[in-house]
Amino acid sequence: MSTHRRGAFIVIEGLDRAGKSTQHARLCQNLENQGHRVKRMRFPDRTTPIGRSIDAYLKGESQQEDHVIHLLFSANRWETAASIRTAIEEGTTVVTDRYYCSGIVYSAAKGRDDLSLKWAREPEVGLPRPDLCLFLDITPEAVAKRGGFGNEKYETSAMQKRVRELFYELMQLPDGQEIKVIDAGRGIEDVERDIMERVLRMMAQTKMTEGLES
Ligand code: T5A
Ligand code: NA
Repeated sequence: MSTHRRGAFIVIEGLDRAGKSTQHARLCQNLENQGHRVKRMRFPDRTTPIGRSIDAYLKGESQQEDHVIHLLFSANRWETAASIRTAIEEGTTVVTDRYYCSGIVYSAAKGRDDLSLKWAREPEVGLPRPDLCLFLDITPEAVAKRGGFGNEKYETSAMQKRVRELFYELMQLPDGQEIKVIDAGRGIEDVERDIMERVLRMMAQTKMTEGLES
């Protein structure tokens, strides 16, 4: 019986403007250069009908009740769940730009009594779990120096401050076990090197085989 090596599932997380998309692109390229097959994904995926509703909400073109937008963000992940599982089983490494940690933390950061971290995690239960979640950490002050926030819904310093606190809270819970903090306040190449080291270490340590061992 031959062993079948499955793909890894890696998530890049962080605050708005922390450099997630920059590092996502570099990590995918670096893995491909090493011979890995890579599936690139991002959340929200603004291209689906649900994603277009989310896009309009983030741009302030439409309103949504807080629980409703939370469930739409989650549904936008569930739309892709089967394709993530298939890719991993086929040996492709899946790398996403944001995932359910953002989903849980950003909604809980609104500070409503009826939208706690505990409530916010429920719709995410059952989604494919990442092998590694890299949290690109940067202070709100350092982010502001990067050209400032754009005009989207959550891009205010009060919101970002609360989001950062909640990411650290999540890391203490069972849901946050695979989160590793990356100092994203350094130069692009330094962050890139750190991320690649973490990914290679995870790949070496994780049992990436499926089914019976030979
Ligand atoms: N959201 C998301 C939820 O509420 N629930 C959910 O379930 C999900 C999935 C949209 C919003 O939706 C929320 C979270 C968000 O508020 P998004 O589309 O991912 O999420 O938007 P942003 O996170 O805001 O993405 P940005 O594109 O603004 O930020 P990135 O990707 O972190 O940053 P990046 O790589 O584009 O870089 C930003 C700038 O900084 C420079 C880049 O060149 C660029 O100009 N830069 C650096 N400069 C100096 N040093 C470095 N090391 C740098 N790295 C990048
Ligand atoms: Na981005």
